[in-house]
Amino acid sequence: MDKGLIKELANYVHQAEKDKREITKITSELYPDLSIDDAYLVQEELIQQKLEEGHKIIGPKMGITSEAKMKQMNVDDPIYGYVFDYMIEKENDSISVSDYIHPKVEPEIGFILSRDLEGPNITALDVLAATEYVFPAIEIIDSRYENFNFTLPDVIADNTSAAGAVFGKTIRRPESLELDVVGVTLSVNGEIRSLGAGAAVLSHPANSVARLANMLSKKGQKVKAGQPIMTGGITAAVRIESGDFINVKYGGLGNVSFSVKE
Ligand code: OOG
Ligand code: MG
Repeated sequence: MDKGLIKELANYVHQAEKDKREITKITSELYPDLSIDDAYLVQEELIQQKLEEGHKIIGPKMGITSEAKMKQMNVDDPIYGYVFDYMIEKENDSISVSDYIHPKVEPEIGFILSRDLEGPNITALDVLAATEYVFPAIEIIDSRYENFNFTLPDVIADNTSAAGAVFGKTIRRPESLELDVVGVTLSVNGEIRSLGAGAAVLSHPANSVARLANMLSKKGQKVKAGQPIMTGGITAAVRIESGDFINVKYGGLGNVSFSVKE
């Protein structure tokens, strides 16, 4: 794909994020032929632009790793993107809906590695052996596309809808839990809106980190020690509005809460 076009498409989604404005997805008119490989080139350009503006990468995120997410978004392959420093929201604090376009939340399990993992052929066992600890997280996704409607290449180019993240403070060694059977409930104003278990994420969240290492190896990159890694929404994402109180409970991994204001 032409370098000029890559820049144009990265600017398109980047500007929408800055303006907090919905845009028509790239594949509907702008560039219907966008392939998955091209979309990652657009994402790389977008990430580069953010770095040049002084933002810092916190860690990678996997997306579309559960059946619930595949069904909800009507796309069916895991993807990766990056969480940046300016996206981090504090636990037990309030977030402003006006900082977002049409935010949704999803419960996730996070990993921190004690050593780098370089694919290909990384397995869940390799991941668990390299894991320092796991932690609970809520991702705030905010697709820049109208009605959260997109194809796989569109959402990859849009840094996989990354917009916010709230990390819980509970940390556990991975062997102290059976992560596949860790249950999760997501409540809004005290009412459970979605629930699931770790196994929803590619049968075990460690498979998501393995998949990430193997995908990154195609670019000559690795999953780095010390960076929080988001393994993908366990349940379908839930739309949030001003006045909401969000609470996610994790079996054996504590809980994460925040409130939503104008
Ligand atoms: C894409 C981002 C998906 C996840 O955890 O599945 C994602 C979206 O649903 O807008 O972060
Ligand atoms: Mg997510």
